Amino acid sequence: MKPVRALLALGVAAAVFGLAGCKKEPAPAPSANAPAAAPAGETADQFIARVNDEYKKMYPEMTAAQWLSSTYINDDSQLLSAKANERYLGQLNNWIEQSKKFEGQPMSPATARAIQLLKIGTAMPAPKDPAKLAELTQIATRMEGMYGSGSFCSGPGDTDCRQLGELEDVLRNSRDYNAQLDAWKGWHTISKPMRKDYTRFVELVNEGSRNLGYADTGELWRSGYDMSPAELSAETDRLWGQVKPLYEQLHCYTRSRLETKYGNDKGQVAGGLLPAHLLGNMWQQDWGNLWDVLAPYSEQQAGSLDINAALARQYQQALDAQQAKGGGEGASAAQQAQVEVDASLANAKRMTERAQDFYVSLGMPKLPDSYWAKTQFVKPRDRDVVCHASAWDMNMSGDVRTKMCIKPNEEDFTTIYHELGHVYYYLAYNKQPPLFQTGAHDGFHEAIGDTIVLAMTPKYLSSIGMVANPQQSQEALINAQMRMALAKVSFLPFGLMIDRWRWGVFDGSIKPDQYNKAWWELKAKYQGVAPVEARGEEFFDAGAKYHVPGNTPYTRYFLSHVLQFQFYKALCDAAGYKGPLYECSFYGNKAAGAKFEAMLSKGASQPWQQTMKELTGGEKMDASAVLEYFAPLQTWLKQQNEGKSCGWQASAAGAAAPVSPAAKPAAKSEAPAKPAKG
Ligand code: X8Z
Ligand code: ZN
Repeated sequence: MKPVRALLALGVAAAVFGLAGCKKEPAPAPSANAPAAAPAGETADQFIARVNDEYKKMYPEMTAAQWLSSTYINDDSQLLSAKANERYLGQLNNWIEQSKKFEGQPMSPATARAIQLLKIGTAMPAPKDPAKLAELTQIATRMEGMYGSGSFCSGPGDTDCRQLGELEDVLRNSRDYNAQLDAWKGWHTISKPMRKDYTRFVELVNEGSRNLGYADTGELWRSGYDMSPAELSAETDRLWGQVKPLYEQLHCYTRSRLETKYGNDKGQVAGGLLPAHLLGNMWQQDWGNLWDVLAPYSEQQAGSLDINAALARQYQQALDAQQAKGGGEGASAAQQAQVEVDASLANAKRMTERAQDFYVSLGMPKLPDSYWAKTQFVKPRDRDVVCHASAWDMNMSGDVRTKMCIKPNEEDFTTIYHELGHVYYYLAYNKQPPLFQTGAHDGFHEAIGDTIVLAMTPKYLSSIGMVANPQQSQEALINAQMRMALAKVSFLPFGLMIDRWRWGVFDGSIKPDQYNKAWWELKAKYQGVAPVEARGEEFFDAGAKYHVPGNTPYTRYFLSHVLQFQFYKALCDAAGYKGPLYECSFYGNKAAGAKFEAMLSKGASQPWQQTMKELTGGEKMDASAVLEYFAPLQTWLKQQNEGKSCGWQASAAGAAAPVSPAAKPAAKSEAPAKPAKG
């Protein structure tokens, strides 16, 4: 999801600035369709009804400008997008200011909740000064544009230019140590120029947050969970504590496989950390692409779970069909390129139809025609776009879209299911008042599609022709578990560390001259990964991850990776499923679908604990379902790691050098993983 785009989808996204608090300063011009002043004698309930109405009216203009600047990056679209954002933020500020007069007055619980959402909903609160507001929206738009159009040029005369997608392909497909290093380093050059902008961005949003009564922007972000910021922070620690032993086992296993593959010196970094460029993913957040290195059992032993092969076949079919129409021998280069785009588009739509089918099987509606007409499925040939996947609610009335650059691989296939989770959430809560049209909390929004991904069992995949009939064996089970763990377990510490970094940046404990140092310390501490070459302050490696220049809070994804297992278990129960959790799929089950839909339709109209209770019976986030799901794998990993020295020494990360043979065996972890045995 793209919360800033989907405004309230992120609470009340974009940015607020408490303007009218300072009467000396001129207010920005109110938008044409929304009065700046509150009518005299208005009650709190009437106020919220008016805000809901005005908000819904101005919303499409804002999303349209942002859609354009994300799907057609250039100076003009960026100017319009920044301006639209500025107008919206000015108006949001007016509303917050107007809401102050109702403080302490009687009002319905729903109105009190809506006012609270209005105050805390923004991820990018702006200062009061209109000049600073304009500066902030320009910086935000520019940083996102830099990320979207980021390109690394190398070769003679730097003429061989590659964008993120191509560089990711190298990490996905090549196992050549240096080719991967080159791609990884290449992408991390694009964020160097963002450092100055980001530093200023932090100053500006912090000023905005303080105007709203928060100590800093991190505290504001932590305030959207129907509990205190301190409680939320403690919750994330608690949940991480539950899953950390599982991650450490996976880390240990992965390290020994990498050592086998690349040698003792290159398969790890001093202190037992994993080399950042060797995990098949630019940010080491999902290790699924390393299947060839990490698969527990061969296809002969366990059967194949290779969705990529099936997707590649489907793409080839699409290509053959397009070739028959207009490519082939006599075609010009331009015609041939068009044939390939058409084939990609046809294939991407087919993948999306497949994902839609899962939701429809649960009793949810088909996506509207406008979705198919207006969605960006593939990367256009003629212009820069922000490829990072997102889902959009353009008007709160059914104009829903996704924006992706779909390729025929497993990662993108499951990301489509993820994005449609956002879309079905939008459609389900469109009946709510606009201020409640957002997730129960933002982790819920991220967990919907991923709950479906957990139900993509080998049996389901075989039923849709993506893999052969699954085997019933211990080897097949472990392979299936590993496939899921490489996506889900590897993600957990990453999901945590991004905002550990940003919370520190916002509260000033991480200073601009230590941005990179702190980034890699946190990567080492939580993920146990490190770069193989020093990354000084001339780099700004955080900016090479979309959500930093895009200013999307990230704790939501960590929470989602816990919640999705709770939701999955609840839907399996609703479907009457009785076997082991990891084998459950509720595909086609209308009872599970109805329960899901009921939850989605609540939006943010009540505290998330209540929504959670209605679905799962409990009111707490809890990782025991994660552990229940992965119990067979955890047992297997412990056996594999027996006798090995697991864990890592985070403080060694600063050295950023491949381990020297003398440094082996690996040093003990500072917070050591339990010895593999016992
Ligand atoms: O950003 C996303 C989605 C859009 S909300 C594609 N995700 C995170 C990421 O890619 O970093 C999904 C999982 C984590
Ligand atoms: Zn998402």
